[in-house]
Amino acid sequence: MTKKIRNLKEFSTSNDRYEGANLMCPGCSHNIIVREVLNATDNPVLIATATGCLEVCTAVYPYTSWDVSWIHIGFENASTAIASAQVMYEVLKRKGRLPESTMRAIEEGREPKFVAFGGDGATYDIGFQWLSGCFERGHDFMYVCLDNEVYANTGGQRSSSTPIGASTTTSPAGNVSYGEKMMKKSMVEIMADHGAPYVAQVAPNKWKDLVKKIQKGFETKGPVYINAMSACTTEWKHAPENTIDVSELGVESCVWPLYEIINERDEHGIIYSTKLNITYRPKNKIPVEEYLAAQPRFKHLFKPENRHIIDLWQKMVDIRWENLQKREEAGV
Ligand SMILES: Cc1ncc(C[n+]2csc(CCOP(=O)(O)OP(=O)(O)O)c2C)c(N)n1
Ligand code: SF4
Repeated sequence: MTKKIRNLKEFSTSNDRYEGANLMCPGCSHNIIVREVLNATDNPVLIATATGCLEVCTAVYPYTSWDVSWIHIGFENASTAIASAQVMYEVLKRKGRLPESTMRAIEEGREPKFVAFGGDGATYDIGFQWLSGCFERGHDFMYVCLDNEVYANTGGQRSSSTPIGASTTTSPAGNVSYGEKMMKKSMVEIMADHGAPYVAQVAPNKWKDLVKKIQKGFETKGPVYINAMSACTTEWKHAPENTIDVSELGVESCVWPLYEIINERDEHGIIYSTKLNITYRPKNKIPVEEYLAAQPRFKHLFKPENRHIIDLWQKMVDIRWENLQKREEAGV
């Protein structure tokens, strides 16, 4: 049963399964995204969270911010933990051994949903092998990457999601360096190439688009991957009150395009068809420079000797945006 959502006020207060008063930094997008995901459904939700800011700041024993079944697991394997819980659920259902409350929810059309949250360090790098395995085997769960483009919880080291030019503690900008040297890994496409039936990129500021995709993901059988832009006040170094504005600049410049990929895959893993939809098209695509200028992690790029990196950024974003449009047009 898909939850009906009328407006933002109703949406933001429609469900209270995640306590906002926790130890996350003020303005942290992780908090916003988790609330949006949980509020997208009235079904029971079971969650596994990889080590990282979200886990460390929301479960300081004996306190918890979670009013749902919640598993903390190693940094690398939130995916396997939640996939295993889902398999266990199927077995118990088949054997008629589920608790009465769960049976009631199922009868009311509210089948439990299984979700894993991980940062980009947990997802793009250290947990990738587990995630890839779960997707290859076709487990029925949703994986949400809270992509703040850095290992925030351990002091801001670069990850394979850190974009070119960002200053991080392991790719610091200074006299001899303009910061990170590599472009970001194409995680959305990589996960889609696993043949996942539904893969999407979202941003917390475009909440209606986000909720629609989460609801679509919850209705999908099989592995679902959601890549969520998660502006990090501490490591992107913008003011807490600017989180949503920074996210908006990311979307309006097409640095963070909003799109989805739908695959038809059979039980042998053969992908019969792939369809890419762009779900938000900026009316006036703004220069990437405006996005970069809003975040002090890129401030050194505005020195004359580093301006060429801003040009490179713009070139990369334009090429990707054009490719997405070509793929959408071609229906592949
Ligand atoms: C196997 C393993 N390696 C390293 C660590 C240390 N560690 C804990 S949290 C963390 C960073 C998490 O970064 P990310 O997944 O991007 O999440 P964020 O904190 O940015 O939300 C690291 C390196 C660990 N717990 N386990
Ligand atoms: S360091 Fe970044 S990701 Fe971690 S709690 Fe603070 S704002 Fe959120």
